[in-house]
Amino acid sequence: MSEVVEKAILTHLSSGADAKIDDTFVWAAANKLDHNAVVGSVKSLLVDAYVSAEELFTSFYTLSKEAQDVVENGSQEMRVLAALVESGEGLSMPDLQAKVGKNVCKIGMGNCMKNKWAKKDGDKLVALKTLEEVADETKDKLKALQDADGNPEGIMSDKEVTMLKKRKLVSLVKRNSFAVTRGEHYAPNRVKKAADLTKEMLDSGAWKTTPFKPYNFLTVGEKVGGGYLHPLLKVRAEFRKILMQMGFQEMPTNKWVESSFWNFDSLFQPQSHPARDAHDTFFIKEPAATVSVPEDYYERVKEMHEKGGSGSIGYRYDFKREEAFKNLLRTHTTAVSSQMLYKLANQPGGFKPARYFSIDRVFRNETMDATHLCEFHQVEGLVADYNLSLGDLIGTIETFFKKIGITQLRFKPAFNPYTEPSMEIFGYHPDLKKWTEIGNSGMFRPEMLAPMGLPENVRVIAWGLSLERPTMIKYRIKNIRDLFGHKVEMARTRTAPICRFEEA
Ligand code: FB9
Repeated sequence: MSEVVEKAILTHLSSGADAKIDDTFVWAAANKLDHNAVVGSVKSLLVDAYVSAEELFTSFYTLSKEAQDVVENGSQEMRVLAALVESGEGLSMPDLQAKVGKNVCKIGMGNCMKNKWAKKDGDKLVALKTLEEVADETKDKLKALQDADGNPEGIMSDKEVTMLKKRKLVSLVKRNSFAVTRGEHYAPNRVKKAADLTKEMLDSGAWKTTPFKPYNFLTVGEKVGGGYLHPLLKVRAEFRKILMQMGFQEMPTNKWVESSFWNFDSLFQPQSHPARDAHDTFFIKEPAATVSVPEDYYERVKEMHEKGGSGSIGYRYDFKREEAFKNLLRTHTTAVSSQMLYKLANQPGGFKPARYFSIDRVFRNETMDATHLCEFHQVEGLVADYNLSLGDLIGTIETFFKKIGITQLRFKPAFNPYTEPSMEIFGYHPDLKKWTEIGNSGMFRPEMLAPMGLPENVRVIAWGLSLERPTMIKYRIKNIRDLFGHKVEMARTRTAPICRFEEA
């Protein structure tokens, strides 16, 4: 179809160098062509400068069906007056409606009253004018507008146009069209430009003479679909990179169900500790108990809890096997750290210094609020080596947070069942412009390390934080439900920018 229209346009302009299409709308109508198709072809011919065109903006009024009826049969008010005049002594409303119709009666009577052409007299409507005394201005104005192709200029004032608009007799139409003349590269026939260089052209040599479409480097490429990393996983990837740069290797954290033995007992957390009841921990109904633990190690842990050792007096209570065997959803990835440290102590060739980290889900049966869900991702780092000190811990923590943009740190003494001394970590966040609690840390207690069989002068320093908090800060997310869970808008994940931590 467009070829036909193109041909028609180029042929029309072939009549002479100054040939012109004054208004594509009028020209299309005259040539029984669809104006949109003509506009499409003009725009396409413009690209290759076969034509040049000037856009025309025409606005005019069209008459509604009712208005055409007024032009043919007179305005509603005129018809009412005619009926009243014809009736002589006036008509009741029902009689008038019967004569001119419900709609004409309502509108006509209203305007008759306004024009003081008629009035109510009791239950009758009576004419105040004869047909000769009045002119049907509405009809005349509409007729004149129609004859002027909807251009009210010189026919009526804006007020009158507004009145006709209010009577829904006319409505404004805006039309875009073009005035078209020959373009720089005008030719009576369009030579199709090749979009691609083909093997055939190369074989035939036609590429030498074929006009090629210019490459449009501005065309927007197709949106490339594909997967998107959740913001949490982007920050995890950055943290992994940073911790591996610091010489740490990742611990295997793909098993979310642990025994109370590794999650609590091996960390010297007493079986009566409040965190160990169902209010804080998700215990597994089936399988409720773990299969086995290293028996010799189990005995040493039991011993340490009940009687102490290595300079500790222990907790002096009956250590219950079934309590230790209870399965649960791990409450911290420290449950994995304890198993890795146990392996480190019992590997062939004995203990060797090591640096481990973990970033994975942990579960706590907590009351949920804007920043807490009953699961979050814990980031944990530990260094096991000879004669490590609290200074080593502070230094390591400073190195880590410096790499994620936090340089000003404060350490506040704290308590964890499995570390002594312990410190809460506070950092001054440059974007938030305030001190924020950014983690926790400590030196694992000898009551935890000795039963594992680690050499007496081996110290293990460790620290932990969440993945959610830094991610919420990085991506300016106020409510954790906008970050994690079924309420997350996928769009937000698709549009989340790349995560890069600049080392401060
Ligand atoms: O992540 C936390 N805060 C944080 C971290 C980073 C950050 O911004 C980065 C710079 C961009 C902003 C904030 N917190 C720990 C502090 C608080 O949010 C706290 O209210 C909530 N904590 C979680 C536990 O909630 C019950 C965050 C989570 C946490 C706490 C402690 C540990 C791990 C995670 C730990 C530990 C530990 C201690 C000793 C030895 C081994 C592990």
